[in-house]
Amino acid sequence: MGFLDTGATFTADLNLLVQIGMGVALLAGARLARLRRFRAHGRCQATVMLLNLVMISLVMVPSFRSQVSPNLQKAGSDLYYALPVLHAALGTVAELLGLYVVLVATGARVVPVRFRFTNYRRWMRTTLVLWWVVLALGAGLYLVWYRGERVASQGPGAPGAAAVATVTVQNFTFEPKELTIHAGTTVTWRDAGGRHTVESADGFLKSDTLIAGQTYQKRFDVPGVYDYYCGNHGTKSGTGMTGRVVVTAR
Ligand SMILES: [Cu+2]
Repeated sequence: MGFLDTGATFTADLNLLVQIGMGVALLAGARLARLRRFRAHGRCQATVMLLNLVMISLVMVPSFRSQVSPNLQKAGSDLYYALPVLHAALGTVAELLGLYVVLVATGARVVPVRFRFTNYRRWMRTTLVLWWVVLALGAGLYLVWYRGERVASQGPGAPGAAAVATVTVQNFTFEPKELTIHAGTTVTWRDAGGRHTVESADGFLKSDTLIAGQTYQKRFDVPGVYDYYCGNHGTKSGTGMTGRVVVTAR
């Protein structure tokens, strides 16, 4: 769990704060250029470009590959996937543009002379504006994915109280996969990351789409075996992301 009070993971929270910090650093760096402190300006902007490469490869690319890539066909109709696709596309352009500007500005030989610009101000401003557009998209993406509130995990019920049990829903498993409870127990599915549903073929279980931090509850009064699946990553026939609740007589 992250440290911001949302359903996000630690790395997602860390990335958000680092990204905002980098956006502010770029603005401060632009100010340095205006004060004609070009050395400090160059160091500041180049550091941000390199640090962002680290965040992209350690946080954003893995997240995109596990959560967005399998659902690319939904990006046309669903903000949950459209936002990360747009963010990734513009973000890639912004990062490449930033690296290019840094290379040209430092006079690096890897850039052929005919690909060097001289209008620094225009290129750098364009990059800065694009960078902030991408940052705003990223913050919006964070809100769409993680706005669900964090839910404290429930311990065993007090004596005499209705029994409770919790299943953690994550990418891409239910934990525990098989849960055994007494009749009369209320089960809470708590989403710890990604977008999932809890559904059974007979319709007894039917959650809305959960995002990180959200929960779904169901009370089981009748002993039996209840198989269920995630509508996004599993199937009725028991493949993929599935789980089972075994209810025993009291
Ligand atoms: Cu799922």
